[in-house]
Amino acid sequence: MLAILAGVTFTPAVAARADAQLHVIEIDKMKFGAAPAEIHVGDTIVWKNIDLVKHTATARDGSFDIDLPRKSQDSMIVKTPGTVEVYCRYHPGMVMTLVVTA
Ligand SMILES: [Cu+2]
Repeated sequence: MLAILAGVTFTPAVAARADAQLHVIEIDKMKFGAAPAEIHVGDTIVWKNIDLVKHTATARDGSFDIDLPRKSQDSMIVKTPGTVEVYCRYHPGMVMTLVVTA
C-alpha cells in the first residue's frame, strides 16, 4: 500500500470521515480500470494515467473534470452520493460508472 501512496498529495477534507478510504483507479490501454466496489462520500479517488496518451476523467453530470497527461495522476475527494458516469473527453468510448454512497 505504501508504494501506491508514494507521490500522492493527500489532502483530507475538513469534514472527512475518520475511516475515509483511498481508491486508485488506473487508466491504461485506452481503458479505465475497475471501479472500486465501495465508495463513500469523503473518500479520495486517485486517477492514475499510466497510458501513453493523455486522458481525462470527466463526470457526465459535470461534478468533476480531471485532466490527466500521459504518465500522470491527480486526486479528488468524493463529495456527493449517487451514481455518476465517467468518460474521457478525448476518447468518448472510454466510460465507467462510479457508485458513491453516503
Ligand atoms: Cu482517453
